[in-house]
Amino acid sequence: MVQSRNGGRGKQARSAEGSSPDKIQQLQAFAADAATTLSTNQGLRIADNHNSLKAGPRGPTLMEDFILREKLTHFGHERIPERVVNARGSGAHGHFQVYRSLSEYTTADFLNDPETRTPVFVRFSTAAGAQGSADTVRDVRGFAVKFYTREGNYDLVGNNIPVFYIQDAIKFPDLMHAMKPQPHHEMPQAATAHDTFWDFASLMPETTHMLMWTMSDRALPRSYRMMEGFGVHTFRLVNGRGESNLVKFHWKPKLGVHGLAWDEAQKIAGKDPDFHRRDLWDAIEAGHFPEWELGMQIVPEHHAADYGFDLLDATKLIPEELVPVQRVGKLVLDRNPDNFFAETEQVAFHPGHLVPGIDFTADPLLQGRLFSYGDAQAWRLGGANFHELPINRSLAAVHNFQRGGRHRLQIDRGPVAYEPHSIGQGTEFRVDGGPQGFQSFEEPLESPKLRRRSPAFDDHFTQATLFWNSMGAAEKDHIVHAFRYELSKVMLPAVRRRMVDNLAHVDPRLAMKVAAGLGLDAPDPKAAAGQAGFRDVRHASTLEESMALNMVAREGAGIGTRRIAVLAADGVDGVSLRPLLQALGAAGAECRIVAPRLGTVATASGRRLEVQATLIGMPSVMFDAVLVAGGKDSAEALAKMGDAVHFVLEAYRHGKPVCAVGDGAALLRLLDIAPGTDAQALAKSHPGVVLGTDLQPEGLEQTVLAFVQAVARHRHWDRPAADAVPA
Ligand code: HDD
Repeated sequence: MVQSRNGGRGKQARSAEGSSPDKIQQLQAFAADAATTLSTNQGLRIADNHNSLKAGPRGPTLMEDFILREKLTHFGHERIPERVVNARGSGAHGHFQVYRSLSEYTTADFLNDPETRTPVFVRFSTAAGAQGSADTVRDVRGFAVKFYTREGNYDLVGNNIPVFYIQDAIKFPDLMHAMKPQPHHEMPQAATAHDTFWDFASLMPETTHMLMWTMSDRALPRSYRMMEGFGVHTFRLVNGRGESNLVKFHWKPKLGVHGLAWDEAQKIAGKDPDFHRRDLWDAIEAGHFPEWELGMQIVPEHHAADYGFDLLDATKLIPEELVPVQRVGKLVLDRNPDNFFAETEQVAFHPGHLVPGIDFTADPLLQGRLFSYGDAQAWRLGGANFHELPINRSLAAVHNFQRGGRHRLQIDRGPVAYEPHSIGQGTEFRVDGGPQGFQSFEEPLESPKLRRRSPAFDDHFTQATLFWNSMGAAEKDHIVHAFRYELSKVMLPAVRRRMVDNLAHVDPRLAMKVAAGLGLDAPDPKAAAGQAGFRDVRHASTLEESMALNMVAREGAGIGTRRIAVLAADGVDGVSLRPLLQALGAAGAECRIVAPRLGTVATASGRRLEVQATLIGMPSVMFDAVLVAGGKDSAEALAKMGDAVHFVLEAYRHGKPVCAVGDGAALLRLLDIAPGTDAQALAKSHPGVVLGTDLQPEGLEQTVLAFVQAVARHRHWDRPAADAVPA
């Protein structure tokens, strides 16, 4: 395209129209050539991009080299401030469609019309780490969705945990300062396992409920594609009659909710710090588009006080057993960004980006966010015009008289920059007082001005206990270990002690177990109750446990996109392997042949099998399950290799399904599986381990069936002796 000075193609294109055919051809040739020619930012063609301008071939570089200076200046300004929180993130494009009209609850256009596909951009993130930190750290994950609706942008800026650490936004800077690396030495990165975080947490009992979640496997998602999302706050839906219902938003992933083992997450952080980013990118590139259903828990205003806690308190959730989640629509992510910086980095979310029919409540955490995000974006993106960046632009036309500011892209014409006016032509923008114009819900307010919280916010433990009670044995075990790990990194004994005393208010056994791991005596709940800010309040809970909070007890969601390592070496039995690979592939799994080296391995019958990864390059932590192929020579060779044996043991230790076919069982030697153990006994002593001893077609069918079932369970945390495995 020929660029005219005023930035458009208009003038040149118009003058070309009046020119002779020869002239037009010349112009077109010039334009085509320009499109492939390196230029400066002013459009000047560059003749040499390898040498700066010097005084002689061995002389100093000349100040005059404006091409060099432009290039270096631009490079030096490439970085912008990273987000103060949630700096590490990954994004994708997609669309959202509602299943049926929700007009009974809301006027929001995108929730009313099941025919409408609303484009979205989603950014997932960790909260504490810097932009270059690892993906698999223990942390809450951000789950921010920008809906480009016909009525303007709507942002649902949530997390993968349904509650938050604090109740009032005025504590947010304190929370994040305590959580981020300590200011004197900037350590540790992307971790809460340090003094300042636990000092703060132990003095702020309102953090307890979220701590239970972040110490659980929810804080170690297997994939962004396999985690839930939550709007956290109670919002409001407003219908055409002006009636309001309270709502909690949920995202329910199609692939189920799955976590990593803590040891595995730490190892992945070293082996592939981009684990979640790569997983999302690869899935979309492969056409396995991640999906979530939008869920809503809708509570009529007059039932707001029915649940024994305050719906304005962001440290509380509404148990799904009390208010079921209605699944109302589907989100699909089907396109990777073209440019990380322009899209994932420059996208600007804001809980205050609303559309008519959705509104806020007076949740004091949400209220503070409404100020903070706009302010943070203006700082981070260099001014008040961040809405003009392509990724942030509204699809609905933007008309107003806001003017100027840094990096203004729009050229506003004419003398009128105010309303009302009588002189501008085509700028008589009217105010829309109708249903499409945003109207705040007319919530009656009359109260004294004060800095205080409602006493309804005082109970910090009932829901933390509910969470604990809802966990299975293995999940409880993981929580205990997480508290022990984190607190073992705390150097101040008084902080450890205080935290354990606090935990006694959640559950005495939890506190005892954590204390035992830290070498502390029995926790003392009374000591905790003596702390400033501690209120020993418990509202009556109508529920003992909530199975919706439990990750492990959920229905399996198949084995789609699960990654299975197939260990093989020269001499592998290709005949028994082929039907297994076919059946696993047909069930949706992604199998990769992992061998000591790249290239091919020779099968026992003399064929060649292509190797897709090496034992070192793609260690066990990169996979969801392991299949050790049969074949005497292959098995014997692998059994002599520490890396191969470690691969299997480590997968076993991390609860992953392991299948050994024929001679491949040699790699399970260290797992103490007695020869001839039948399947039933094996399921008890080594859950999730499948031995394929019968190599006839029917036997292989049985093997694959059992293995698929084991993979669908994701992890077998109930292995009695997993901790004894040296991996
Ligand atoms: Fe926040 C970023 C989610 C409380 C202030 N927050 C940010 C992001 C997510 C959340 C997902 C990253 C958005 C993106 O991908 O660009 N934040 C939450 C949730 C909260 C929450 C679910 C509680 C329910 N946040 C919260 C409070 C404040 C902030 C109380 C301040 C008063 N959050 C910010 C911020 C960030 C941010 C400083 C950093 C960069 C940005 O906004 O764009 O303004």
